[in-house]
Amino acid sequence: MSNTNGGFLSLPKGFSTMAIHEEQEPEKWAHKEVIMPISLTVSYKQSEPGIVKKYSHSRQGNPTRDVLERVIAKMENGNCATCYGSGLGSITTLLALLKQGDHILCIDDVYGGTYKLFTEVGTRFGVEVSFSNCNVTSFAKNIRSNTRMIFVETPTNPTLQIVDIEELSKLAKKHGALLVVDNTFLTPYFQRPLVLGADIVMHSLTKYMNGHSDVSMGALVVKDEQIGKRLKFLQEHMGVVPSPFDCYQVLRGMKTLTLRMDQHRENSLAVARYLENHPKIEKVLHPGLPSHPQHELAKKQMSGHSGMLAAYIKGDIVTTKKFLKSLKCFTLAPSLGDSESLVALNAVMTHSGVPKEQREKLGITDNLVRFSVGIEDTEDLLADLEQALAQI
Ligand code: P1T
Repeated sequence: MSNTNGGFLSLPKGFSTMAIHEEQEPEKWAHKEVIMPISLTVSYKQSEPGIVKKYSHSRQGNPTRDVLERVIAKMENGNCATCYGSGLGSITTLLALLKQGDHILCIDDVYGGTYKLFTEVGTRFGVEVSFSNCNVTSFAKNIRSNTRMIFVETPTNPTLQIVDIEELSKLAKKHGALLVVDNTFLTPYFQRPLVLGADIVMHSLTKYMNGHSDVSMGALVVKDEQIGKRLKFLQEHMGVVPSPFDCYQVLRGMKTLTLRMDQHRENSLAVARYLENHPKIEKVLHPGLPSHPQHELAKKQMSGHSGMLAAYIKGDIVTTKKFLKSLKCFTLAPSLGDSESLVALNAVMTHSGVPKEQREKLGITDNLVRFSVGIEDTEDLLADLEQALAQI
């Protein structure tokens, strides 16, 4: 898939160099350190009361965070990025762009935590929330006169549906709504929503961008300067900032982003193809497979796919749990995007907060297993699946 890239768009040029060097020239630091020093201080000395050179308090600005934000903005083709203490922290900040009486139109297959935040927190502040399936025609039908934000994941968590970002952005613009795209599953290496017309890109940096399962962080990226300024204001005044040490860790993680993503892509395709041909598997969901109902759209707007896929096991919850417990190389845990391969039974884990009826309508059933395929040796992953499927 690497050279022809499986028919996907060509990969962004110079992206690895950007992820490693952008904003991090040794000339910038006091001792010309090759790796940027971490600035841990919370506050900064003033020459006279009220005279601030650049930074005053680290909630307002911090050199390590600033570098991370500028690199992420550049990777996403944006002008301004702001980072937060978690992916959900960044979505909480999005809510603060709205006011009572505004409406969010959200894709129906969305991370369970995002669903809860919108339906159980947003609504308490008088923000209306409703849901649409992944088709732009459905968004058009469900848009209201007070819709101020359209929020989508693409591919979605966990059923890997794809939304046409370019088409949806036209609809959002026509109605004066902001289009937010959660780019967590792909990272800017595989998809750049701002280029396709989105207004805001959201990330759980906790996942692929950091990639090592040891940081919780989120980000919002925009092109528009006014929105960028407002988000900076909210970041400071809502106090949802990440620690400088965590910012350093994400910067470090991003240096290997492209290598990791290439391996995630190869491994997830190998796992998807293996599972698709296995008699104990009912169906596989992976945008890189020609059997995916939106494979052509995926190729149009993505330059590759990550380690995320889902599969329906032939059998009930007991059989599915037995399969999950038999795995040795795949760890049963929520979260995704790590070097380690993870599996989840979303119906009882990441999406247990979504009402059962809605879960089933979306296909998040008791036999749906989500795989976050890591970067281990492909053969070891396939062998693990083989032995676990043999147990059921
Ligand atoms: O975990 P946090 O950094 O707060 O990110 C929230 C979030 C946002 N968007 C997407 C697409 C996500 O998948 C998540 C978090 N998801 C999991 C923890 C999970 O296991 O699906």
